Amino acid sequence: MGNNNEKIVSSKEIRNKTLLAFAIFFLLIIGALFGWRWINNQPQDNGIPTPLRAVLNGNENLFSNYIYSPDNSSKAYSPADAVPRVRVNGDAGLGDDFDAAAWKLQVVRKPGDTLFLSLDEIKALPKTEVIFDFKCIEGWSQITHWSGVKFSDFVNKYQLTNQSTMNYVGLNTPDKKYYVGIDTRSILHPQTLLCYEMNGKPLPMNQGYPLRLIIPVKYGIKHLKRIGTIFFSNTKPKDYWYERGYDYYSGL
Ligand SMILES: Nc1nc2c(c(=O)[nH]1)N[C@H]1C(S)=C(S)[C@@H](COP(=O)(O)O)O[C@H]1N2
Ligand SMILES: [Mo]
Repeated sequence: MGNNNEKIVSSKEIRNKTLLAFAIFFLLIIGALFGWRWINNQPQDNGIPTPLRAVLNGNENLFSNYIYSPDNSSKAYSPADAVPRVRVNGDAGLGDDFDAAAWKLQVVRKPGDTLFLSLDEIKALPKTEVIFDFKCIEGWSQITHWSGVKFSDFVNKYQLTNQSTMNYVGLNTPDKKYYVGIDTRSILHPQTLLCYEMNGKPLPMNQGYPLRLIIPVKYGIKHLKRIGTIFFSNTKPKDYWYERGYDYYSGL
């Protein structure tokens, strides 16, 4: 049997190769450390260094321009799949000084022209249910059951079709302490609701009574609880978690 492919290697050669391998290994580690230091020394853009923000913006561009489709609905479940105890997360903008009796939804049609709507007026529109897997960027998710008015039905009913040709919709809590901006296409998605019920009952206070946003094509951070004002804009409205370093788009 001929071992024609075998080659005698001297221990010196083995030692040299091992040394080379270790040298490359250390150079890569040092490169990574310097790279990380360089990234962190770059100017900040909304809570994170500009190179990291550029990566998030690149993802947003890819997802919003090439991957988003209104037919991409999140999977629908049956009411029996929904958890009875819905987790409560995040209380920014949900202060105790809220006067629920005086609440009206404010819709800014254009600067100086605001529509005020009561909860009954919103409930007069067709009721839509959505049962979906609610995902928080913190890593938990649960199947939850919501009802309300499709944002797209609301836009048609209140003749906001011109406004909704703008790029973004901004939403604030009544005290303006929590706020989100959403690309108009996602807010017009057929699963997006102005939601006033959870598991068939009025929303609890800590889950956004009287009205919250439910937008299954986005992570939890965009599902603003207790809507005070809605407005339309061609530029990105300010966004609470974006300012703290998260992705603006936050799509699923
Ligand atoms: N007003 C307000 N809305 C909010 C938040 C908040 O802090 N304040 N947190 C968001 C986050 S991070 C999540 S995951 C969901 C949680 O909704 P839930 O409390 O009904 O589970 O609400 C979102 N809406
Ligand atoms: Mo979240």
